[in-house]
Amino acid sequence: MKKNKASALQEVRGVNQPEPVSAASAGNIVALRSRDVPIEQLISGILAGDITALSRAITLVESANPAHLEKANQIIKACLAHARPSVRIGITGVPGVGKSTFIEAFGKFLTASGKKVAVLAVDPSSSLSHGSILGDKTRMEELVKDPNAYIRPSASGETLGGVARKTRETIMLCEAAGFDTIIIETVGVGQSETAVHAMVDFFLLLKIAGAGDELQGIKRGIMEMADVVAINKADGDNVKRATLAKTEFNRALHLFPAKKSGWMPKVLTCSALTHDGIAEIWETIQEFLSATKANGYFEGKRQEQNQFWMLETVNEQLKDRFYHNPIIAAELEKMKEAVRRNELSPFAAAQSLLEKYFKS
Ligand SMILES: Nc1nc2c(ncn2[C@@H]2O[C@H](COP(=O)(O)OP(=O)(O)OP(=O)(O)O)[C@@H](O)[C@H]2O)c(=O)[nH]1
Ligand SMILES: [Mg+2]
Repeated sequence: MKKNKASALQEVRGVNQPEPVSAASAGNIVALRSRDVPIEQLISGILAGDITALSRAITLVESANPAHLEKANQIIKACLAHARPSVRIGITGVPGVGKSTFIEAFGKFLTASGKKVAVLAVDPSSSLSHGSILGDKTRMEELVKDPNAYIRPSASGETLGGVARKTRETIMLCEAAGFDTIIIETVGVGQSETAVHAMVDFFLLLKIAGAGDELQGIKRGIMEMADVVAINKADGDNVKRATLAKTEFNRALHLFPAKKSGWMPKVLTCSALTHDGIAEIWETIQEFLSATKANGYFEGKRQEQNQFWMLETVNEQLKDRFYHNPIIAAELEKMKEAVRRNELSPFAAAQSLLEKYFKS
């Protein structure tokens, strides 16, 4: 049988297809992704605002490998020398209040006015859910595509302290890369808002109206941290209830002791859906910043936060080294058993473990 050369089933030798990506840029990407990018290259990349270099450095910060930690420390040190002015905003609220939708609207508003926005998250559940922001990227569709925005899913970690340290270092890197507005999101259900409060200049609590008694279910501590309470979903039929809730919150906030910042917390309403009230929230943040920069609180708080994070890092790393020490790991199980059987007092057992650790 005669071969049909034109058959679609036969491979016809033709011209080679050009590579979809140029060899030079592919090489660059591979070099940046590889483990051994020279630190100097990462630093200069970050300072030039290169997102790939920034992401690479954040991956080093998040790594559990001590060699990466060492590299990360060198990068952060170099970046600190180039610190630029920024504002760090913490946003919290219970699940479903509209944080992701709000950050999308607020972030777009900021980039439209020339800001460079980085969105990070402290999410204690992230090791299970792989970071809520990742799933959230669908709610931040526009912001994800925005060249002036950078969205990084939360670091995962065994402890909140570990996650918080990584987020704090990520803030530094983002600022060195030219991001002037840093938004840190957290779910308002655990300890994480305290950690976030300790790394931001301004704290925004999102609430919704009409979920029963307006003041129920809010931990007093979170209310006290808030510089602004924004009642979200103030749209459609909900506007009236939101306005009512605003009055109630205002009354409640006045009962709290005055803040060290000298700032009287404000209650506003907004809609992340229609964007009503978003501009007012930014104006209020500006007022807060002028007031706290004028009275020295802004700078003083950042200095205090630096000291706090130094001590937190020491605590975190001591604990980490202790529990990862192979001698301790073996001994710990024995001691737990001995304490359980009442053969040793908890304090004697702890003492013995610590002595073994410091001798090891
Ligand atoms: N009507 C109205 N709906 C909104 C508004 N903001 C958010 N929503 C809706 O509320 C739901 C929850 O919004 P999210 O932005 O996912 O809330 P979240 O706080 O990020 O939730 P978690 O990620 O689970 O903590 C979604 O269906 C949104 O469309 C708003 O301003 N008005
Ligand atoms: Mg969300």
